[in-house]
This record gives sequence, structure tokens and C-alpha cells, in this order.
Amino acid sequence: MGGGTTAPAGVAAAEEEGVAKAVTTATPHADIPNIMSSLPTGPGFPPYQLSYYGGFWLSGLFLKGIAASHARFKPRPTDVLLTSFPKSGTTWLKALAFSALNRAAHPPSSAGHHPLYRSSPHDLVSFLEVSPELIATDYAGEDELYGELPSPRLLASHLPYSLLPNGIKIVYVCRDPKDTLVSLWHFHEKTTAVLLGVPGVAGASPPTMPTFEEAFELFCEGRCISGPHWRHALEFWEASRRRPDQVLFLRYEDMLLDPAGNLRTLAAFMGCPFSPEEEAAGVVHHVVELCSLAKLKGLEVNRSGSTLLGLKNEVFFRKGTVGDWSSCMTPAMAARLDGVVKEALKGSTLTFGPAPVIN
Ligand code: PAP
Repeated sequence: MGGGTTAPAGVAAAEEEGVAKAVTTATPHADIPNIMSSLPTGPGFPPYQLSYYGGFWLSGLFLKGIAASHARFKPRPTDVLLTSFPKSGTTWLKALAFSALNRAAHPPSSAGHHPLYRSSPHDLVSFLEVSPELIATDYAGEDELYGELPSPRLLASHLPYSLLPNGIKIVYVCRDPKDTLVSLWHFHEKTTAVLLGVPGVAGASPPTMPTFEEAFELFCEGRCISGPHWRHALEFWEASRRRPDQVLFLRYEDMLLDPAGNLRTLAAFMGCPFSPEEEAAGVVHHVVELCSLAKLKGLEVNRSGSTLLGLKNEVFFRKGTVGDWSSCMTPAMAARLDGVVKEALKGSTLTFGPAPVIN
């Protein structure tokens, strides 16, 4: 990793230990299951068992998922991995990428016949590191992960860049950390009880949901799932600068401002640019419309169905706006978090929010 990755206050000691423990073996991260119980842990948000590994706070499922994906996932040149810090626009990105990639078989204008009418975006695009199958087998086994999926495969991940298998084309969606935290807060208000029932999520002591103020403090310390947020984003940002053909960096705020433009960029990056004929036929706008928050939120499957880990589909669709942080944070809290981020990103060119305009 490059500049700006200084550990925020409160994690420095744990970082040293956690980084030291991210040892390399023949298969990278193969030793995770053996060292999991000795990794640094402590309070975090959400109140799962979070352990510090490779510079990040990760749940037990994510840790096992790292080991399994390095050992059992065989990247193909046509794979695309949709990546994000949780609550940054993953569901939307999954819907857009799935619809763009599969538009020949499933025209976005086919209304009721499109797979998005029957399945949540999370059921159409699986997470690399967490799946009902992996949980059911407690991540044991040697079968190739997702080997049965036809190419081109579309998968997703909340893992940090440095802990992902190499050789996969990546799309990252980034969101302002203040809005991300508020989204994470609302999501976990609704889902923590269910998620704590999933084997391997809760720690030894009975966890309690923190207040927003407590969650805020933990987030500022980087002690949240996949945190620190800004370190997660920075790794992908730097990778996208080094290898723009391999890593596409999108911003949730830009996607809201210009969904069609960002969809065109996404499709071109995935190797399926929209043709002039498709442009003329309005296909781009059909995809944007189909994947809009209002559309997906209103579909019966997302109002009544449930998905990954038994969560209701509806919990993935809320306001979808910029600046909702002000509903939970005081201006002083916002300034404090902005300050933490600014300090951590010193020396890097990453900023949050819409992409800066370059004259
Ligand atoms: P995940 O990490 O659990 O998959 P993710 O989809 O990344 O969640 O984030 C959810 C956020 O995306 C929610 O934001 P909010 O809480 O601030 O409202 C959700 O409303 C928003 N979202 C979901 N689908 C869409 C969409 N189609 N368009 C825009 N925003 C969306």
C-alpha cells in the first residue's frame, strides 16, 4: 500500500500484530483458520466478533472467506469482481453490472421477464467470501469456488484489495464515509439480531447493538467491518491509478449525478460497451430505469423476499441519497470524521464525494 495508510488512533498496536500475522504461506492466507483465535480483537461495529488481520477489522466469515477464496477460487480472464466497503452502493452496482452484462439474453426492456423481477441483485451476483454453501460447510472442502458458473462470471466482495486473490478484473464503488456510516447504522439496526444468529458471526460474549454515538466512535477508530473505511478505499484507489485496465474506481455520488454515464463506463470496462444501435434504441436508459432505487424497491421480490443469510431483501433499499449523514450526525461529529479521514489520507490523491473536476 502507498501513502496515507497510517493506522488511526486505537488500532496502531493491533495493526502491528495483525499485519505481522498476515503471514504468507504456499497458498496465501492458508493459515487463517489456525491463527484466527489469536488475532487481535475488541469492540467494533457492528457488534460481531471482529479480528484485526492484514490491516483491517474483519468478521470470522470474511477471514475464512479469504482463506477459501485463495485456495479454491480459480480466476478466469473474463471474471469481473464488484467490490466495495459495505453500504457504498453494492446492491445497485450488482443490478447495473448484471443487467449490462446479460442484456442480450435478458433485455432490460423486457419488464416482468427480467431476472431482477424474480431475484434480488444479491441473489443474481454472489459474494466471493460469503455464501450459504460456504457457511453450511463451515468453509471446509476443496471444490473449486464458483467453478460451475459459466463465463463471464460476475461476483462481488467486501474484502480489501490487498486480501483478494490476484488476477481478477475489479470494479470498486466508493461512498462518502459519513453517509456510509449512517447507512451501515440503519442496516444493522434492522439486521443485527438475524446476523448474530449466523454461525461464526457473534463472538464469545453476548453482543449488544451500540448507540449511534458509540458506533460513530468505533467507525472513527476504524473498528468496523472491513474498516478502516478510508484504508479500504485507498487500496482500491491506488490500484486503479496503477492499473486502470484492471481496476475501475466508481463513486456512488457520481453514479447518482450521472447514472447513464457511469453505466457506459462500467459496461465498456467489463468488455461489453453499448453499441450506437443500442444507444439509439435507449438500452442505456432502460438499464438505468430498471436498476433505479425506486424501481427495485417497489418490486414484489424486494418487498417480501429474503436473501443471503436470511436477510429481508427490503433492508438493502432505503433512501439512496447524498448527505443523509445529517440525520444522525451533528456538524461537529461530521467535522471530526472528515478530520480523521483527511489525516489518514494525507499524501494521497484520494478524496471522497463526487470526483473532483480537473480543469
Ligand atoms: P451492502 O453492502 O449490504 O450490499 P449496499 O448496497 O452497498 O449494501 O448499500 C446500501 C445503500 O445503497 C443504501 O443506502 P442508504 O442506506 O443511504 O439509503 C441503499 O438505499 C442504497 N441503494 C440500494 N439500491 C440502490 C439503487 N438501486 N440506487 C441507489 N442507491 C441504492
